[in-house]
Amino acid sequence: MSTQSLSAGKPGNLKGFWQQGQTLFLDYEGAVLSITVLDKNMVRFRLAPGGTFAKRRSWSVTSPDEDFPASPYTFTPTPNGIEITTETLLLKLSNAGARISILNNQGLLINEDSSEGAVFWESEGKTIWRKTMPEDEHYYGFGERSGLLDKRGRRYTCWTTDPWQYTSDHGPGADSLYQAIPFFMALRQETGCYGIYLNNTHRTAFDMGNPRSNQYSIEIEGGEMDYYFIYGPEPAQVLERYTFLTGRMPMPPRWALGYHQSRWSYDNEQIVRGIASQFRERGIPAEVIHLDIDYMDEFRVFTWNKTNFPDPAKLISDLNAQGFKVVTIIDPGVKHQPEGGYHVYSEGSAQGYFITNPDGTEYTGCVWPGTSVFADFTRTDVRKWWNDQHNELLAEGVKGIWNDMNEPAISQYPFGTPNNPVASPSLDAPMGDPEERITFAEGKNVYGLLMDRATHEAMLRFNPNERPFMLTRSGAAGIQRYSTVWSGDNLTLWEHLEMSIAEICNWSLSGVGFSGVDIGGFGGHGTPELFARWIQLGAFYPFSRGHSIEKVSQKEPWTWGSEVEEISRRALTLRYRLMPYLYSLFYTAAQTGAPIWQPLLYQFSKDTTTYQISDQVMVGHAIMLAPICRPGQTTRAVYMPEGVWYDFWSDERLTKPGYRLVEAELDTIPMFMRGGTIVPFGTEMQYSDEKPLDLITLEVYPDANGSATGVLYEDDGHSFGYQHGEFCLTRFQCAVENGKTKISAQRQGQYAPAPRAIEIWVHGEGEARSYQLPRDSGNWQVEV
Ligand code: MIG
Repeated sequence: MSTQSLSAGKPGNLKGFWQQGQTLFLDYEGAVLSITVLDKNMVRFRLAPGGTFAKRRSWSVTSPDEDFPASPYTFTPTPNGIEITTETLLLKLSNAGARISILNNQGLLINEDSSEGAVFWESEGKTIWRKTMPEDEHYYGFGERSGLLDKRGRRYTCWTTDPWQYTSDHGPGADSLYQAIPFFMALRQETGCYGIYLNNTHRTAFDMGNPRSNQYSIEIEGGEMDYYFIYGPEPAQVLERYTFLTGRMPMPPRWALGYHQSRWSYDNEQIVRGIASQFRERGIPAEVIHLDIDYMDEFRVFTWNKTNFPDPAKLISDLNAQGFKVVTIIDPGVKHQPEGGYHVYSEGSAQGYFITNPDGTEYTGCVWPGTSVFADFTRTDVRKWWNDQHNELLAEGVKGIWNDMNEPAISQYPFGTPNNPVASPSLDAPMGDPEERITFAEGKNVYGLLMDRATHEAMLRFNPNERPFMLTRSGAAGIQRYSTVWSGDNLTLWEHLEMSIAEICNWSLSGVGFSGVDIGGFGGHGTPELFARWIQLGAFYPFSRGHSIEKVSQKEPWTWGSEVEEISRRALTLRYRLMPYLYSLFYTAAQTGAPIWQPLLYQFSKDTTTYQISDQVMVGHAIMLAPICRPGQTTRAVYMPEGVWYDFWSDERLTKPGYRLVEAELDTIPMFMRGGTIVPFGTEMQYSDEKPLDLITLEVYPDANGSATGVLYEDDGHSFGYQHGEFCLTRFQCAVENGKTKISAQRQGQYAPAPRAIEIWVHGEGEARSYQLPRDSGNWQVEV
């Protein structure tokens, strides 16, 4: 970054250019623009008003440019500027002002900079890039966002924020939430989909809020204007490339896909044991219990309250025997205890690991333990030290770490003080490794991400043969590499139930596939009906966890009366029966970045009706949910995109596209299976590894031609063996040949699942037909 300060300006005339490998440098008066062709569909633009480009940060989540295999491109000076072609794109750069137009190889204009001018800067770092906003273009992603699916018409700031501190809400009007992911996708029927990733961790914003001016803007408050343009044309292709760039979710342990139960807090070991027993006695599937802040000794991180949890290792091993794993919460705030007696403080302070004020004194602010200090996770040595702290918890058998408050959320006075102002280290507070000094202005948005990275690395280090599971509240681009995410403090409101659909879908379109919101809502009591509708949907969340704020009535599934208990049991039983399908979706996500939850537009990107559907969702390629999100309703309109669909409950075959009215009594979530798919179901389980899977049921839903395909991914569920061939991938095919339906399976990989039978159900016009295969021999073919 250049250090001399700049006055307002914009690029002038093009004075010259030079090429260096995949990069072309355009030397405009006042600024150099670099254009790097990373592949035929992905181009990186960087602007250096002072002429000097920033160095890549050691903690950056993006793959360095050198990781991309060289991709052919040509460039030609023309009377109007410079043209660059890749196999699929034509970029035109103007002679003045660095204005960019991007066309595909059919000459279709995909995106161009505003006719009022492309980029200008107001002062050092503060730079704005404007692009045209066609009337029929829609926008998605932007990380963690409340509100409806289509993000056109609003401004989105990227600045990690705990909204609860301001308004006790993260309703549709909230702007910044806990995570800051500066990525979005644009979709138009005519030109398809492109994405823009802004590679800058300062406070940034996308202003899509002024459509009448026909332009949107990308704004940064510091650092370098550095963004990647990613062409599709399919949303899935954009996401595949974006997640190649920022990383993909690794395969989670299978148990993490089970149902998690949490509350602030299960205060002592008797209560925790009671919760576990209730699930088992009542036959409600579940397998993870989360311990919120009260398990700690006066909120000191990496300690236990030994009165309430006298023997954590024993408790955890007893729970394991019942099929439960334990996840513990960790906050970044370390109790300020200069008088001694708390090694995390004394060690960290002695080593100078905590964030300081600009004058070098230790920064303090208030969180749960009272006055606290905050480790500087942008430093390599600090991450290593934080990593060390997990040794004991993990040795005691804790299987997952839940990082909360890592925006970081801080108050000026102790919690509970009325009108307590929000506090924060100064934006000028120094951070980072000695050779890479930055300020909090650059480090805040990645504070949570880098804390999560430290935790993730600790889990890998102390349990090197187990896939880590962790959960985080804050995060940034690339958070999917390290952690599962949830949406923090939602409210127990019907509106928040509905909003969870778009929120998870926009997360999905931001590269984050393993996400969820608190089932039942965090803040508030709620009604049995709301809980019933919530758990029906939440049983399909990629991350499925019930949680609640303190001091409200209990919200476990059995606390709402027998009808809702039965509805919960049925919903979670279905999740567990779908585990083979879900687990296979996670495998695809880990391979390609394809999300688990997908808005309809992800698969039906030519169907403009899907562009704004905020209350339906695809769970993978095969299942469409249309939940009821209003009290007293048992009927709703459902949009059926073109194709064949099957009502999961009645088995009715539906072929008429468009809206239809669907009935759903309180015990039912409207659910439709997509024609052309084969969905593998397992048997009922109380937890994911309760027993070997001795029966697989293949539900075959043929398309209009009678064809269908499906995959089943299996492995041991917890180790890294799958990375060395220890997996079993079965591809199923169904096709009609000479009037006969043939179904076949092809297996690949070295993992041998337990012996089992296969039951096949072929759905169609009339009653489904069934077929039994007494023994699954891997590769087979049957006629049904
Ligand atoms: O100041 O740990 O979003 O899930 O239960 C609140 C207590 C701190 C916020 C989290 C919530 C958690 C709560 N935490």
